[in-house]
Amino acid sequence: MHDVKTARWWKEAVAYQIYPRSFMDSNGDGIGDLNGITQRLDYLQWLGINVIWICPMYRSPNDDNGYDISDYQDIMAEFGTMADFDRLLEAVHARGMRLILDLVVNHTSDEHPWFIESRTSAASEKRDWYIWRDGKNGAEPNNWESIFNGSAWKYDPQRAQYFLHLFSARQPDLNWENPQVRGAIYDMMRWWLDKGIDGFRIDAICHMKKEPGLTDLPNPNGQRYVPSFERHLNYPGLLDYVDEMCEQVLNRYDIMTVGEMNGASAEQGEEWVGEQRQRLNMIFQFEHVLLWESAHRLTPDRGLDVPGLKRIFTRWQTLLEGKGWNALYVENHDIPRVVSSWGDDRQFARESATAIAALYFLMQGTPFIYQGQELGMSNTQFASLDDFNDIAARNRAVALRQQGWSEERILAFLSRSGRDNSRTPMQWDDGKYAGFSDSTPWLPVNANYREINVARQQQQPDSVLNFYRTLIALRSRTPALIYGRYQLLLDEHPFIYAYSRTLAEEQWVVVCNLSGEPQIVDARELDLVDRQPVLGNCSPDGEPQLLRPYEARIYSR
Ligand code: TEU
Ligand code: CA
Repeated sequence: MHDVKTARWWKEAVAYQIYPRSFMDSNGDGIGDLNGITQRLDYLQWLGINVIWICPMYRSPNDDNGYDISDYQDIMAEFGTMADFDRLLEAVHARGMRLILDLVVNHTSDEHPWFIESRTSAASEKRDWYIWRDGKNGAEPNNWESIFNGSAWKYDPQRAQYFLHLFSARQPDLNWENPQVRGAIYDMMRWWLDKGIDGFRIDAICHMKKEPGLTDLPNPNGQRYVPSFERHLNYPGLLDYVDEMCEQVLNRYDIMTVGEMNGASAEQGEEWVGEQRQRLNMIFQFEHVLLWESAHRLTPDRGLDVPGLKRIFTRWQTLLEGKGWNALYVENHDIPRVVSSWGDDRQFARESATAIAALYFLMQGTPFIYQGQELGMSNTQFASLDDFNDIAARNRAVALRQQGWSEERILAFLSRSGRDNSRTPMQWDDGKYAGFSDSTPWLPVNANYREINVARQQQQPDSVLNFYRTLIALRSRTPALIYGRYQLLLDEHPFIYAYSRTLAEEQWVVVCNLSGEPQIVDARELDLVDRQPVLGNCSPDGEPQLLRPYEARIYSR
């Protein structure tokens, strides 16, 4: 059982993810920066945050907004200087909070000196630092498709060979088979940890091991390139790299680690985060995100698959009980805003944002909040395909056009699924540019910023923001909500997600209606007759047996 005996600071923490480009601009160039984050730490402290994860702030030509790093030990010029970083770290620590960084080591930028040297010739000292191959019959070495569309290979005239890039052509994959590469990365990691950072979120860790033969995929439909996940997603042997990284670096520090781990099932969760094994503290699993994606990719109007969510979350909760720790999240910078995907951002924006909050936040694990999620920020408006900034969206548009999709259909698809939705500037107040900047932001502010912003929601007792703040405070002071055992209740209900958390004699019950219709709940079955919720997202005069649309209640019993 998880209990106070296996207590760790990172289990008790609430984490907040910052996308620095869109959080706060301190110098009026329309781009968020490190000093902007420092200016807003009081807000995060007021909210009750303990750990801040910042997306990449390293030197980068920004082909993928910082996920293409050209110097791991320097700061992106637009974001500030290393002195600004040091001040930020100190200010975070001075408030009793911690700071974790994004570790992007599946690939670098093509402007990284390692790649520049590697590409010079097949005789270069760093020739094997990336994955180089000769072409085959005048074409790419194999038929793998990049995650960002097109071939996963690019021909380099200087080296007269192809290099592998699972993401954009400006993000060449490092060759993890090479011990020199691994050693250089471990040195860099130690350098940051010795500076005093408190851990890493490890980007795209699931893709680091490639099938050694780099063989073609079956191609029954005669596609030009074939999605290649089965050749590099959680590929056998990946954990050997993780073990070495833990042994050489991570296990030597009291830090928090969370791997971005698409492709792990709940059955495999223990291999990654089992406490006996001392690998990572947590992983961001993808199953709940992919559930929505697969259902909505082709049929946008399908409702939320509540039974599917119950199945996925409950498996992770029960299979890791007493064995390992979950990372809880419903948003990040790669997925659309949850109130627009799982919820209803029109009629029930406040109710659905808070119901989803209650649903995921009080499970067993460390909750992560993505900037703006705590306001119920929603997807944004795109008038044309030119409005997309994200490399993934722009490449996808090209690929879909080649498949014969109309512009309108592509626009509808990307408006619903595109990553720019979650990257619009943080909405601080109702001033010009939402208080994010005094000049035109790099990505337009969502038109709804006058209604949805921090300043306004701080004044409204029943705002999404105040609901999150209350949830955070409740979890932080309640060991049963941190360590307690999870159990699914009302298993068969198609729209109500209910669960309990139990620690010794103490028990909590979370009941959420995840639909826009009222739902009947059997209070006897839940043993809630005559009990008053400790917290709810609707007025307290409701019927005990009837949950209003997206009503969420939290009871102690
Ligand atoms: O995302 C990588 C990521 O989401 C993959 O691991 C996933 O398997 C794939 O997208 C499935 O569709 C990270 C960052 O979060 C993202 O912003 C970057 O663009 C990407 O890595 C490249 O660094
Ligand atoms: Ca700036």
